[in-house]
Amino acid sequence: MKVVDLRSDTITQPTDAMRRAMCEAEVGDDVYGEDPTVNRLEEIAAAMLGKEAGLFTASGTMSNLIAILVHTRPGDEILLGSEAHILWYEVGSASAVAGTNLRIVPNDENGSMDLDLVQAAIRPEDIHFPSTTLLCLENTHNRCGGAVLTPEFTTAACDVAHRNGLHVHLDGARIFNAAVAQGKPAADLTAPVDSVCFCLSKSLSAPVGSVLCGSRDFITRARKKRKMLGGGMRQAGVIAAAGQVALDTMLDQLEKDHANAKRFATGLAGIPGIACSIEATVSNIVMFSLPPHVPSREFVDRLREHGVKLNHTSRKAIRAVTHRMIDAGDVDFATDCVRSVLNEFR
Ligand code: TLP
Repeated sequence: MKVVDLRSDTITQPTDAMRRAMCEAEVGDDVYGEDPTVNRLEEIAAAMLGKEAGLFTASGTMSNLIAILVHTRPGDEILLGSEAHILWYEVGSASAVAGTNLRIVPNDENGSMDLDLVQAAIRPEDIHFPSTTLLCLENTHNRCGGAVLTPEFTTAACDVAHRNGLHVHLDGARIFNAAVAQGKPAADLTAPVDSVCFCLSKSLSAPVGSVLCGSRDFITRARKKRKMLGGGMRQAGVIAAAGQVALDTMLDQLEKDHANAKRFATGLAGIPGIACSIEATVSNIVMFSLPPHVPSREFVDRLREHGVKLNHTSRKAIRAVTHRMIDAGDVDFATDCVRSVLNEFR
């Protein structure tokens, strides 16, 4: 049976070139800083994001947590968007592990925030208050349907934060999607932030890993936090090698993923009863909702029986993510399946 898996770009498998590079990787003990493949990956990643240094970590979740641990102290307050991945999907680590208080600012549909609300949420000095020390942004924005933050918004947000003594961390799990969607170098999107991480294991198709980037001093401190979390990975060059191939070879195909997402959104928008914004589909994530009488969980289960895998993100919303292993024919197959499964609910 044909299976089209649009649950996430995390399901992408390593390419043949990645598997070869993993086999042949020159390695050493990375806790001693002696893995040449990891070191090279960290240098390349930092250069691509316009930062002084990089740190290879196990996952996006670990990178975000390390950034929070470096930028804050227990009891500090972090400002973040109401739809932030850190808030929804990282098991509360910012509170449970870093001991920070989370203060939520509503996300606009395009992943940005009203900067007047950000400013208003920053606590003044008061003996009763926690200190607000960090603002977190996300680009592309997962729960906002892969929306992209413009360099102008990021700069303006950083201005507000920096003026008030906060640092800014950017969860750029899909920063290269954001760059391709705007036709700009990734470094243009990350210039004003103090730290940024991106994932190798999503649209870039590597099997494992994320790189956290920032100033040399930030990364020195981040390296120690990574060790504290048990993330010192020894001969990690075996997986970092795939990450290097990902950065070398996978950026060019992101445009195809975005075109397929647009194609899917266009097909879905043409199905009576489905709400899907074609204009809002700007990267590799497609969000759509069903008619009120159709429960999204049951719809997703039924769709799976037809060979199409999607994720529901709320009682109403469903998410699809295009990636390297999806072509236009798969998208059309998925569109047809959505149409016929919806008919089963009439
Ligand atoms: N997102 C995953 C799930 O956790 C929802 C996905 O399938 O999209 N930041 C952002 C914006 C992310 O989308 C993700 C993963 C992460 C961080 C965490 O990365 P990992 O999975 O490597 O810990």
